[in-house]
Amino acid sequence: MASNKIALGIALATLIALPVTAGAQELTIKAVSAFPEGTFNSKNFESFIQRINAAGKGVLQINYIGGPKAIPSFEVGNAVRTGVVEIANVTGAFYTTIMPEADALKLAQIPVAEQRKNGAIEYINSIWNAKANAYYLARVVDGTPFHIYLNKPIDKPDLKGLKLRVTPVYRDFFQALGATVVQTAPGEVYAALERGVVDGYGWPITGIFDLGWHEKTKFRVDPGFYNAEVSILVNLDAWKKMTDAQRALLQKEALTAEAMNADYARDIAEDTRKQAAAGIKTIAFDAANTKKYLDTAYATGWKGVIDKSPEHGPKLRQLISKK
Ligand code: 173
Repeated sequence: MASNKIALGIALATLIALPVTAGAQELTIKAVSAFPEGTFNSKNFESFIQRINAAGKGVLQINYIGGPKAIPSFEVGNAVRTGVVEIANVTGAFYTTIMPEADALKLAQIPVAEQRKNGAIEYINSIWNAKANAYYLARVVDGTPFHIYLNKPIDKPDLKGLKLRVTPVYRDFFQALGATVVQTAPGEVYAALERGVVDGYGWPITGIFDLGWHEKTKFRVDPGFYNAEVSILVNLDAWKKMTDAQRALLQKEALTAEAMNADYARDIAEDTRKQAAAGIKTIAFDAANTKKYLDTAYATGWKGVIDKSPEHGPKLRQLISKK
């Protein structure tokens, strides 16, 4: 009898004590980036991790596994969805097979701070929760446009006879201009250029120096189009299991990371200057063709999203377009 009572007492004590100790325990989560370590599109995420690890002693630590050598770029979305990693730095174009809506974020014409105010982020988060099992934590690349980089000149928005490296970001647009396209991860662009497999590629204004592409690039087409997007996603099950303190820390540093998007203006100016210094010539069209170029970019971009997601495409368009 007595030993039964003791056993019950121990069981009860354990039950009561467990949540308390669990709550007080430091949690370590695994992180990856869909872009190579140390490169432009990873750097905001990497400094976010450093801040979490500095401020999160006893609360939350992030174990950064690294870039696409750990998990290939196009598999990072799925790794977050299934919980293989708890947190990741990734662009929507890399997980359109999970949810076509992911690629819509490149079409945003208002900065993420405004998207937080007008309800866009709340709407985006609800789609990401339901379709990618992900919590949409922060947009860590915002305000840097994409460009076409070429090794053969063009004099109007016509890419007939050219083979370009794409991701879903550029596919519909480049094809509408007559290009043949081939999809590769960022890590394969240099080899494709070196072997002459492609005549050019899509990429933001920033970052072509990270992997040496400037050595294999002759022209950049201006102006830029869209708004390069890279975001931090958290596996939704992991997010729900966290304590309030852990979630609050992530949210605080997420907002700090988003505030740092303003610094990209300097990177844009710097990379534009460096491209010219590296001998990359710019190609620009007359006013009518420039308008046609940008109109085609947005028309094909939204058509792609809305065709694949009639449910969320129109509402996303309304929320993230310029009024
Ligand atoms: O790989 C890409 O060209 C791409 O889709 C992308 C998206 C956001 C930032 C940088 C590249």
